[in-house]
Amino acid sequence: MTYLRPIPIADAARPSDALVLAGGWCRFTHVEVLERGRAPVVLPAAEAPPSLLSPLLAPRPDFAGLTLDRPRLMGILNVTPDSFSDGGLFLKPEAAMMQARAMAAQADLLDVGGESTRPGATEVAVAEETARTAPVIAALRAAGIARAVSIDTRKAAVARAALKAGAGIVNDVTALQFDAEMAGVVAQAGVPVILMHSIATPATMQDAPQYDDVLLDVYDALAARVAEAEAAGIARARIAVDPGIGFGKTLAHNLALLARLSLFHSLGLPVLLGASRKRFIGTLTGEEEAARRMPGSLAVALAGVAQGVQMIRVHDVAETRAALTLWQAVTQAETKPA
Ligand code: HH2
Repeated sequence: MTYLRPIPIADAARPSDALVLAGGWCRFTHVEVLERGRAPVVLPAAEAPPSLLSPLLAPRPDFAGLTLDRPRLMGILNVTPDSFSDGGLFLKPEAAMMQARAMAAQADLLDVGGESTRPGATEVAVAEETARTAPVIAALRAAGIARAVSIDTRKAAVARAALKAGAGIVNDVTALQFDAEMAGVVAQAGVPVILMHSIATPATMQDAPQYDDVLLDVYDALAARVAEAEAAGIARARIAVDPGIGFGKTLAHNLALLARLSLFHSLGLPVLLGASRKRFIGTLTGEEEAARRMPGSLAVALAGVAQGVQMIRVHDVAETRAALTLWQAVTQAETKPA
């Protein structure tokens, strides 16, 4: 099998006939052709097979009412006692609402989660996870905070309650694999879904994960999950994909995925990146404390946006928004002399 990765150009002096990636802000003139067991080959995009090129060119439809012609920020609201970077901070409803209000000013959507999926985490009972998330979502909607709210869960019953409370997107870190009923809940509700790649469960996922070729293995696994979702009645126009940074991946795996993230546009779907404050950032910077990994998180977020990733999931919303604003200003500035 042949895989096509667009090579994004972020320079204002790019050739005028450069192609537009997925209707977004990135342009490309060349692609990298990837095949298992072979060294990558760089080709002019015009020489690539049209059937492989067309998913890269098709503009993405709106996702949960958001146009994807500019990068979108998803603010993380963990209503948990034990999330890896902010556990316990927003467990009380008043604290959760304050944090939501603070993020909503700069975020395009909010992701509410009631179960930590950090490496080594144990499962939370459905009743407890629902009690943490549904009332917060209802309060967010009642107060008119956030344009779009996603529920970050692997469990159908938790998703059902969240959707009833006013969530409009399901974000499943197991890509509908943990709970056999999840696909049906999403299909029936007709809501958008984020399919994230992971292997095993949080309890065991970091026990020596192995791949033949992490980039192509994750790509194939996501393609298979998308096909399953469609077979279950979920419209392709309502699916986004996420390579699942840190979920069953070593440092080398994470870096291999981040270096060639633009490959995932070949699936023809919006791509989401969640790298905020994760362990690999601490490993590379020497910052043990997750809450102090914001600078590294900003760098990874911008690297993702430079590869055309449409949605970025972050803890530090205001800081990421500021970084994005500046990145856009300097990469999309007019080249005409003043
Ligand atoms: N990462 C986490 C949780 N949900 N969802 C998507 N789509 N992508 C991600 O990368 C992702 C996710 C883990 O981060 P966090 O929610 O901050 O921590 P915890 O699981 O400990 O609550």
